[in-house]
Amino acid sequence: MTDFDPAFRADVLAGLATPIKAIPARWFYDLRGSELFEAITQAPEYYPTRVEAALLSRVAAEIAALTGPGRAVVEFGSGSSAKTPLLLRAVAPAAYVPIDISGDFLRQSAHALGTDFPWLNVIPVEADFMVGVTLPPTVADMPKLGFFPGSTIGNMVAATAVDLLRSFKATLGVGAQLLIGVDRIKDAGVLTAAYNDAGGVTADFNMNLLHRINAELGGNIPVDAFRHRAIWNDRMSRIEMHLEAVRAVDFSVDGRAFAMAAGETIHTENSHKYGLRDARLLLRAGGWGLLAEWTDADGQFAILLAEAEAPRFAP
Ligand code: AVJ
Repeated sequence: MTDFDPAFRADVLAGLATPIKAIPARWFYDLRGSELFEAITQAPEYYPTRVEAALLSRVAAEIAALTGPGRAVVEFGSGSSAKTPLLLRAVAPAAYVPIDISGDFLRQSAHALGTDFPWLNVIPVEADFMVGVTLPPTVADMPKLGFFPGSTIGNMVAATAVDLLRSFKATLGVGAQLLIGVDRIKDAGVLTAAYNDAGGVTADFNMNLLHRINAELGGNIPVDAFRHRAIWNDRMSRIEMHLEAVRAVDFSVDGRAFAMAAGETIHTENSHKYGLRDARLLLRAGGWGLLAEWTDADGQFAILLAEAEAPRFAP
């Protein structure tokens, strides 16, 4: 058992003990998982990263005109920060605070960014942004711009997404701005292909969770008895990823025994897709007022800029 994380253990044991098995998607992102996600973004079928990056570079100057220079850019779940240079170059911030759960990955990326932006004060924070984050004191008095690209908001069910938006507001403060990427509802074939790439990278990403459980939590899950499944749930407007047992299996994790029937799944991720009105409503529910929104020519992806509203009387 290397790198034992009590929160990982608690989530896995609880998630496997319920009648419908589920493990939070955030546990995908160990170093290997983060690398596999980067590989997904290179898969031809996985359009969101490419489309969002192209959209961001097209509208970066418009964004900069609305944000102004001198802000502290706070990125939630920065990963490899691949889209960040586009934003940083345009908005000329006073500081950049990448927040990520994967510390090794965070430090690697922050270091790489430092060489491209020698003038920028980069202050990485290793934290789970789902739990309220306290910003470093250096940026306390700077105006803030939250950055939450990649449609990561889609990984949460609506109630959790709203909680998260409220927590961003608590972290960044009233008057702060938030730039958020949202993947839009589109043809189901395009959506399912994006999560079932022919190269099998998404499958590896999903299956890596089982390897991680075995390695870190003393599990003996027979990984070859599972397969990757990604389906479009139209009613819930989301792609669901599952790990499906292809035969009946018994295994243990940290000394606890579990059994799964053939065809039973562990639900590992939701990726909700939104209409523009849905996205605006979600922001409003989280206390953020829309300032501007942009979408690509094919309407695949949206970027929204919002402002943390002061509480006020409303009829
Ligand atoms: C990291 C939330 C953008 O939901 O599309 C990609 C992760 N999962 N392929 C997404 C993911 C499977 C992803 N985000």
